[in-house]
Amino acid sequence: MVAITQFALSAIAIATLAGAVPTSTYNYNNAEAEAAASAMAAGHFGEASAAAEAAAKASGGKAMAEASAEASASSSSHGHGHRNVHKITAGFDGKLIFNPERIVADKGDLIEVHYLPKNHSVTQSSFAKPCVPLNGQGIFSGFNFATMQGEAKDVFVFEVEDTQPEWFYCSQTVGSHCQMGMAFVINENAKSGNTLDKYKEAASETKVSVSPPIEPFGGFIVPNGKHY
Ligand SMILES: *[C@@H]1O[C@H](CO)[C@@H](O)[C@H](O)[C@H]1NC(C)=O
Ligand SMILES: [Cu+2]
Repeated sequence: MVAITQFALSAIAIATLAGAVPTSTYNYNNAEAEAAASAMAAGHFGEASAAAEAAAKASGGKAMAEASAEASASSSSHGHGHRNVHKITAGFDGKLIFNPERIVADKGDLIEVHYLPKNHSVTQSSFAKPCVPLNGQGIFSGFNFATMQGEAKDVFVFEVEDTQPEWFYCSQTVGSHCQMGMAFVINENAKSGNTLDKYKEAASETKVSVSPPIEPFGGFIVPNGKHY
């Protein structure tokens, strides 16, 4: 089992409008909010990113728009924004691995990816097609976390949308990370035969990993250490 920490999620979501690249202009002027997040395209955070988008539109096309998003998209039964956050590390121990690489999560839980050297992504695939992104769906962290030493300054956070197995890989082609076994699974169902070991085996036989052709989606880029 993975260590689980509980956080209250109360975020200022910063919407990234068409083509705008997240910059360091995070603004923490909402006293209630402890975290800033860059709201990516696909509304994984439900109300949070909807609110962010609405605010972005309301702001009349400003590149970065702020939304105070009480992410009570936090769905969970208690309704106070508490949900499990599972932390995983990309590039753990200087190796081409995620750690942990088997995560058991509930619907609505958050996955918080920490990045160690050198330059990794988290990209969702199907079981059947390792190292290839889902067709316009799922999540992609982008390569926004390159670091030569120590942890990257940001983490990538995304929500677990259901309890079915979900497959992820690092799409870095330099060094063939996915082919080398850089992958993880949420809610592996070993009985089904679709195991992480088999995913990695199939991954090792692919030629070259694919990254989605667009900016990150399906999650938030959040400064590491921000309490949210
Ligand atoms: C990280 O890797 C990606 C994909 O290979 C590449 O496009 C990007 O330039 C790299 N970033 C750094 C800082 O090396
Ligand atoms: Cu990698």
